[in-house]
Amino acid sequence: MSVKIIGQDLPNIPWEERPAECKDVMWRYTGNPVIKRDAIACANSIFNSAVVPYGDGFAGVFRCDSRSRRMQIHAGFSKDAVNWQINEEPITFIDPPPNDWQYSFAYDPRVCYLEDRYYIVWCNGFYGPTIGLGYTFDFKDFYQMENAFLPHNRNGVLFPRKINGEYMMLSRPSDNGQTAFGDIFLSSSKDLVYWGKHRHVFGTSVTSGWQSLKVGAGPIPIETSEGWLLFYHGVLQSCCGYSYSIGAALLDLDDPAKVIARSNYYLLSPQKLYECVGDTPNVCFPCAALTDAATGRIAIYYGCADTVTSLAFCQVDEVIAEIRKNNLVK
Ligand code: BMA
Repeated sequence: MSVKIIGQDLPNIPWEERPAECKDVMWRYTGNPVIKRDAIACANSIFNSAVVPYGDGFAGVFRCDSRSRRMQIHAGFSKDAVNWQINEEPITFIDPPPNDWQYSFAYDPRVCYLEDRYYIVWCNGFYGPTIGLGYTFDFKDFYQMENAFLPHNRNGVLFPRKINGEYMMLSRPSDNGQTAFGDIFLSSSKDLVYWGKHRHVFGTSVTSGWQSLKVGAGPIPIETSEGWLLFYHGVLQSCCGYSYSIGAALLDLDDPAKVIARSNYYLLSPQKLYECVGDTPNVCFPCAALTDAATGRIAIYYGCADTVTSLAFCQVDEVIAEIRKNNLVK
């Protein structure tokens, strides 16, 4: 394996070999969806969720839309990262900033282990969607920090370490509705409170139709010997609405605003029934990745049709070879 993941070994990463008949760079788990819409009693749907290694197993933050269709986030735990016990009660944060979401909404969480704790970044209801930020040490007590940005913004994704002495976050400025536009931007901070030095990373593509309407960062970027590997979603507008697919980009290690390579072809698009049919049809929306540095294995967690959560697999060297070969960056 020529490309190395710079990170921990994870011998218990969930994994299935690529089926013999499959030629794709990314393939689905045969037990999908791993989290059903009614895995907890109060849920209408459980999707767009984030998981990390925790203790001798795994923990996560799950988007659970309730049966009143309120968007909330819940903590959960697993021994094998496939079978999850999700708390019936949503997360409530200690010390929320004044004026905040506790009476509004929270969705599309990402979880990032950084320095000594697990940071949660989510789409936070604060006079419209913006980027909420908090942390936990144990997935029991959650502390809220100041929102990173003004509304409207979505898809906040932290980098797992400082770069040139500063914390970095990707996000996608948006509107208050279904946002028919969206590019990925990078912002820096010395203290995780004040964010600035905003840089454009990449936007949509006219020639690569699956990402012609908007793009947004997915899981926490994965550090590799060739750059930051960022899985992201791209959106196509068809006559029947939006369609969300998964692609990947390779960003410069020292300056992640520089794009080295980027998928021309999607890696995974809505094709299975559980991706095509649900509360919002035709959505594959990645929010987390587990990685094993020893083998280069990557397991992606993605929301399906805004209803359930699934798993897909790939190998780091194959993903990077694919995006370098069919590269949108000239
Ligand atoms: C986005 C977000 C996601 C959702 C997607 C598809 O704008 O709201 O939570 O999965 O649309 O509906």
